[in-house]
Amino acid sequence: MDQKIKKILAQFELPQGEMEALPYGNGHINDTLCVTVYTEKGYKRFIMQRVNNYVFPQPIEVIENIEKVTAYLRGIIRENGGDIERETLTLVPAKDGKNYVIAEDGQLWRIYLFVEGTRSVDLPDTEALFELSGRAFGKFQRQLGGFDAAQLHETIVDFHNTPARYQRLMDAVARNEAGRLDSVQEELAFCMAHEADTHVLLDALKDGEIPLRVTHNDTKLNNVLLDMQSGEGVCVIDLDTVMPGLVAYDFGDSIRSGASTAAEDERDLEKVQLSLPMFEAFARGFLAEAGAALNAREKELLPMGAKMMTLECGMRFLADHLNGDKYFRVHRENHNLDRARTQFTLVRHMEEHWDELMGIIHKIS
Ligand code: ADP
Ligand code: GN1
Ligand code: MG
Repeated sequence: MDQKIKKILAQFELPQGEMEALPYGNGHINDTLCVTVYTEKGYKRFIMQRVNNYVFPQPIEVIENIEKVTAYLRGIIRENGGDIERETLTLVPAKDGKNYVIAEDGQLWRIYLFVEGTRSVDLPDTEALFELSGRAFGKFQRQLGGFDAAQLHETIVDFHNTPARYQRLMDAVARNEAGRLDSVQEELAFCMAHEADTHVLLDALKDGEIPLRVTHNDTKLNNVLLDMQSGEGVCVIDLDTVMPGLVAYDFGDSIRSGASTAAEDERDLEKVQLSLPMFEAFARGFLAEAGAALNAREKELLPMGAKMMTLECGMRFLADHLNGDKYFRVHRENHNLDRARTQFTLVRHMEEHWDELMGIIHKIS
C-alpha cells in the first residue's frame, strides 16, 4: 500500500489487522478508496476519501455539515427503529477525536463505514429500481424537513444558482484558458439561446411562490445505495453539498442522471433520450415520500427542475472543458465536452416532450 495512505490510515480509529486500500466507485469529485481490514474475526470494509479541495475550498466545513446532518438523521432513524449504520453515513473518528485527518500535504481525508449489502448504479436497470431511488431521495427530503438550515455552511457558493453558472460559463469563454473555444460554438449557442430559462426557479423563489428547503443538491443516481437483494434505497450518500436549496434541484438532478437512455458521457448522441416511463417512475417514488409537504407550485416546477439541472450541468461540463478540466475528473480527451453534449441533448428532448412531462406530474399529484 502507498506509504502516504498507510500513514493517514494509521491516524484513524480502525480495527487492528492487515489493510488493503483500492480505488473505488465512479464519483467525479473526491478520491475514493475502499479499505478492507482483515481482523481475526474476518474482515471489515470502509470508504476512505480525500475531499477535493479545489471543489470544496473549506473542507472542514464540509465535515461539520455532515456531522450535523447525519446526527439529525440518526435521531430520526432511531425513532423509527431503523439501522443507524446502514441508513445514513457514519464517519469514523480519528485518534485525536476529530472526524477527519489532515495529511502532510494539507489535504483532508475522512473515513465512513462501508454500507454492506448495497450497490450504487449509474443508470437504473428497471423502472421499479428508479422508482425506489425516487422514494429514497423523497424520503431524504422529508426527513430533513425539520432540520434548521441556519446550521449549515454553504460548502459551494451558488452551487445551483443557474444564472451565476451561466455567467461563469461566459467568463470561461472570455478566458478561453485551454484554447478550445473554436470547437464548442454549437454548444455555446445552445446555452445562449437558453439564458432566459436560467432565471425561472430563482424568480419563483424571489416571488415567494416556492420555499427554500434543506436539500441534497447532488442527487445523481449513484449517490443512493440500493439494497443488493430488494433494490430498495438504503442510504443516501455524498452529503458534501447538503445545503439550503429548492426541491426542484433534487428531483431534477435525479432525472438528469437516471432518466436518460444512455450514459452521461455517451458519444453517440442518437442513443441519448429522456425516458418518459423512467421520468414517471421516479416522480411516483419521489412524490409518494415527499409530495405531501410540497406546495402546488413546487410540484408544477419539477419538470423545470429537471430541465434546469440538466442545462446547468451541461454548462458546468462545458465551462470545465474550456477551463482545461480542473473540476470534474476526466478519463479521456474531450470527456467534459462529451458530457456537456449529452446534457444538451437531454434538454432538447425534455422540451420536445414538455406537455407530457407536465401531464405526468399532474396525474401523480
Ligand atoms: P464523489 O463526490 O466523488 O461522487 P461519493 O461520496 O459519491 O464521491 O463516493 C463515490 C462512490 O463510492 C459512490 O458512488 C458509491 O458507489 C461509493 N460509496 C461512497 N460512500 C459509500 C459507503 N459509505 N458505503 C458504500 N459505498 C460507498
Ligand atoms: C458531481 O460528486 P458526484 O460525482 O456525485 C457533481 C455534481 C454533478 C455531477 C455530474 C460536488 O457529482 O454536481 O451534477 O458530478 N458534484 C459536485 O455527474 O460538483
Ligand atoms: Mg457521488
